[in-house]
Amino acid sequence: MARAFVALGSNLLRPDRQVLAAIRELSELPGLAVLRRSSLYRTAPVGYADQPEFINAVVEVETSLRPRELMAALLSLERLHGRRRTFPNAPRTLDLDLLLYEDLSVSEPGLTVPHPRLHERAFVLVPLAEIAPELEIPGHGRVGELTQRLSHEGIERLATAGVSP
Ligand code: PH2
Ligand code: MG
Ligand code: MG
Repeated sequence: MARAFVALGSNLLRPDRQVLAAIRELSELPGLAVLRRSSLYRTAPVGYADQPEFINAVVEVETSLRPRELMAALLSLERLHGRRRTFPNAPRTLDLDLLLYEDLSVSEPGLTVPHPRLHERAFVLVPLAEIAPELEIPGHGRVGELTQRLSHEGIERLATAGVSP
């Protein structure tokens, strides 16, 4: 079994529901268990600013899927949520990014782990620090420390109980 971390993001068609449904769907994948999940966070868009706010979260999973199998499963869940790829950083119903997979380090077409922008993105690091502050990002340091150095502007933790139906 391997331990991995997956980031979730959505800013279209009830993003809070998209993210909560995706966490449930992840937990229902054969060969995968969700061990921990962060709160949901409302975050200002980064990169391409002229789009709605995002809902972001991070989960820790335990899986018998190999990295490429896990990536394929994530992409198929994105498609299930109607994801359309138009231009980089475009609004999306669901984005599932493989952040870390054990201590694997690979950079191949279609599979880059650790996620190349993980260490600099508050919308990923803040939820990750909630569930795994001691985690080491190879070459960059501990999640908790990286998170303290970043601006948390535009990042708001939501009480999950407040997610309206
Ligand atoms: N994802 C991006 C680009 N910008 N901004 C926020 N707040 N949340 C995201 O998930 C996000 C983003 C590319 O995947
Ligand atoms: Mg992404
Ligand atoms: Mg992605």
